[in-house]
Amino acid sequence: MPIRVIDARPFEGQKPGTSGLRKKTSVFMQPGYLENFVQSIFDTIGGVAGKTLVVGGDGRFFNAEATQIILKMAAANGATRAIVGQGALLSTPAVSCIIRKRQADGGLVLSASHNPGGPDEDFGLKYNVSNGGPAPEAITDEVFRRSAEISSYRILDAENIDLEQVGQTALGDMAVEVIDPVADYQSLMESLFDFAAIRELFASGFTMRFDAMHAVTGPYAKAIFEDALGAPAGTVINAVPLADFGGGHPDPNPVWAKPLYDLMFSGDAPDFAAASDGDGDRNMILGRDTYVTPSDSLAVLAANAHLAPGYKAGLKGIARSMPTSRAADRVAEHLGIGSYETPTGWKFFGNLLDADMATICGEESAGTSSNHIREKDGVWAVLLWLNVLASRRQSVKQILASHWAQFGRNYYSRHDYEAIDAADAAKLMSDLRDKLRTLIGTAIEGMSINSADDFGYLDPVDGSNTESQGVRIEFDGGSRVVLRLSGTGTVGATLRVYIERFEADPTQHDLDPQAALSALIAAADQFAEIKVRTGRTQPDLMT
Ligand code: VG1
Ligand code: CO
Repeated sequence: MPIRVIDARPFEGQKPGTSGLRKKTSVFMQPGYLENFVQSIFDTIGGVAGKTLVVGGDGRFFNAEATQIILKMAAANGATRAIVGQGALLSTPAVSCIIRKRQADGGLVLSASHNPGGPDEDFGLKYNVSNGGPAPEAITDEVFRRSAEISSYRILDAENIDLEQVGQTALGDMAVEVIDPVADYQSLMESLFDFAAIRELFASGFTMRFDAMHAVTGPYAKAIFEDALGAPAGTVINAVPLADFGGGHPDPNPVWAKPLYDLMFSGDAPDFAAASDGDGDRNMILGRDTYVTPSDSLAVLAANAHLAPGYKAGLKGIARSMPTSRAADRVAEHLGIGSYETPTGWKFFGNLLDADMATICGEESAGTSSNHIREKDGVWAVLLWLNVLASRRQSVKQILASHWAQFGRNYYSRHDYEAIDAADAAKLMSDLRDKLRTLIGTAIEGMSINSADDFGYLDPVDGSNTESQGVRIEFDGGSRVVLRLSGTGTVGATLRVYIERFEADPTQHDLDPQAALSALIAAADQFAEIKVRTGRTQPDLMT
């Protein structure tokens, strides 16, 4: 089959953000746009000749077409083998699992994760390296540089191949293996958790609802929760991946998964509920009458992980992204193990996991995972919760209350101001950075500011430095407010304000979080002038 070398002209702005390149679908569908970016990745990693790549995505609009283009480009660039999920589907954690298990050289994940999908919504592509994790910044920076000077790309002139049938096929000289997207991942989960105990839990009448949000986790959740663990049919809802996710945002939080959230606070609530995002790496955990914040979930899972067979030897360390609440640090201290604070984005956990310094990692944005792969993993988090519930035989509410009684409660909330003017957002942040020094020692809302800085991260493993990862304002007593701009949006800018207050007194553990944090929220608005500068009277989203 002929290989075509197509002349290319660089597109502006092919700069990967927190997690890959995300743009409007129409931008990605422009002739040559995807192709330029893929060729820039291949060029950056020294070509793909002789290599094995894993390819798959979350099923959103343009997923199948983009997969065919990537496969033809991989073949034209000399790749030996491509491993593709049936129907071009693979969750992000499954890609990470398969890269590691089959010793592939890397993987391409077609997803814009929690962003909505469809012709007028978002598309994305991320590259994962041979440890199964997101490409580190040194690579993504180089991909961007390369995209600005690209002059041609290579693609095989061939018909699309059938990705609906599991089995071996070929594209030119490249072998293509179409695999069951679930099997490898499921067997990894079976090696980590006590499936027999969880089966018994379901057999004893324990009820659960899992909302796959019309995204990629549906097939995984059905196979694992219903078929393998015996949860009744119908436990998993919205289980068929749709190109537009049913018109919603596949973002598992109290706003975008509101029906599930409301169910758990109603008389019909099952014992346990969970949801996952577009590409299956995020999770939301709910109990009857209980919402578990992602930060608390990380802390509870770390404190109880030893109850699952895969973690019975204990943890080496716990890592969290900087804006994530410090609840997990208290667990690490109690266990006498290391705790690490990294910039936002899973790529920063890779070195800590590879070096066996951290076993469990998490982000406030509903990402939790461990050293079993190098991505966050929604179904894994749900299974670990189920394993803990099967072992402790208490409700989610009881487990959370006893966790707070032991460790204290870190009240926590994130306020997002979405699609604000990018220049206004940048100015808000730069003006705030400029006055950080003058804030130290002053008092706002009756609380005095202890420290104020812009977070920079020195990777303890490879010594790389990452600057300007978010402004931190810390008050007496350990309360804090963090502000940063999102790196995953596609329209304007999103300002994220993270608010945290520690409360040791168990009689004060049942407050409404927004009320418990109200003084800090008011303080943030004063020093960052959020309302005045964004023109918004309230956040678009509070998680
Ligand atoms: C957000 C989250 C971050 C997460 C990233 C990718 O990034 O805050 O914690 O790692 O999304 O998650 P940002 O830059 O918008 O704050 V996923 O599941 O959307 O790939
Ligand atoms: Co995701």
